[in-house]
Amino acid sequence: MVYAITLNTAVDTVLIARSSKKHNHNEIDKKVTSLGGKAIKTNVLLTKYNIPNKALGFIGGENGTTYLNMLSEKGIDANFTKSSTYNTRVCTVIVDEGSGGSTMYVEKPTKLLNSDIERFMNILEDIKPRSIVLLAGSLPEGFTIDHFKQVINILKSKNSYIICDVSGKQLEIAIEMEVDFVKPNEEEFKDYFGVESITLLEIEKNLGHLNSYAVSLGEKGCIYKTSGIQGKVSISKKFQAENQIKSTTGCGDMFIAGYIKGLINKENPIISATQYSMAKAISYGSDEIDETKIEKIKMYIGE
Ligand code: TA6
Repeated sequence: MVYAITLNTAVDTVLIARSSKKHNHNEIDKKVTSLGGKAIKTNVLLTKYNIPNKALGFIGGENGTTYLNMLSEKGIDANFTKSSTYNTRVCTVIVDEGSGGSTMYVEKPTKLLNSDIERFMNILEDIKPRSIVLLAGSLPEGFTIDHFKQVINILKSKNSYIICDVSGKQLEIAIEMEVDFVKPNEEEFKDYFGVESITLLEIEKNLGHLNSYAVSLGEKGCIYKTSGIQGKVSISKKFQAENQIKSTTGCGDMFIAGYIKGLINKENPIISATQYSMAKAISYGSDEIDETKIEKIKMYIGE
């Protein structure tokens, strides 16, 4: 069984504009609404492929109701903890078709009650032993680093395979507590370990005590370790030349979703991760992939 925990949920509104010039009239061509938050993309992908999974985390407010409706439209099995004080955020993504970039604006998180957190921790007790559990994204207000540690301890007591897609202090804790897989990006890695450049050696020096990791290098691929073996995956420049990159928001989330799909299907998880992350880049929605290109995408991936 796979559980994906989105502690801080969001409804993503992706606005596609032909240009986004400052102090100018910029027209929106198209609007796409997606399920936001870092772990939920795993539920979206696995549900698409009929792989048993459950979505957990916090929801609240009107956006929380919208979120639940979106989940049921996609047939996602979920047990979210509803809060009367916390509001599921709005995340606005502006895609500038002129320059080809996307920019994300996220609302500030609101506060959970202690009773919400208690109810959530009780739900975690129902997690089946030896499951794959993803814990991803930022924390709502009131959910402390100690709560984050408590979640990891509960998951460890259930012999879960723990994946953390987090940054800052949460990443530090995840590494310290030796979870099974982390995925910092290049900038996060450099900031966190205070290094100027990324090398296989530098990564192994800092993350070597973990059995598996991936340091994502954006459009260049990633440096990874799975089952104790280090390697590098690269993405050919031809991918960008031959495909329209629509929005990169959600690519990291879909990388993790593809990784988990690969683990479940006993395929190379890093190749699967890279493939789904690329399939996301050629779609607008932050939870969408272009399924028609999944197989073709493989030809751009080198090991
Ligand atoms: O990576 C994209 C995304 O997961 C969006 O869906 C968006 O809602 C946001 O990032 C949330 O990130 P955060 O780290 O604030 O939980």
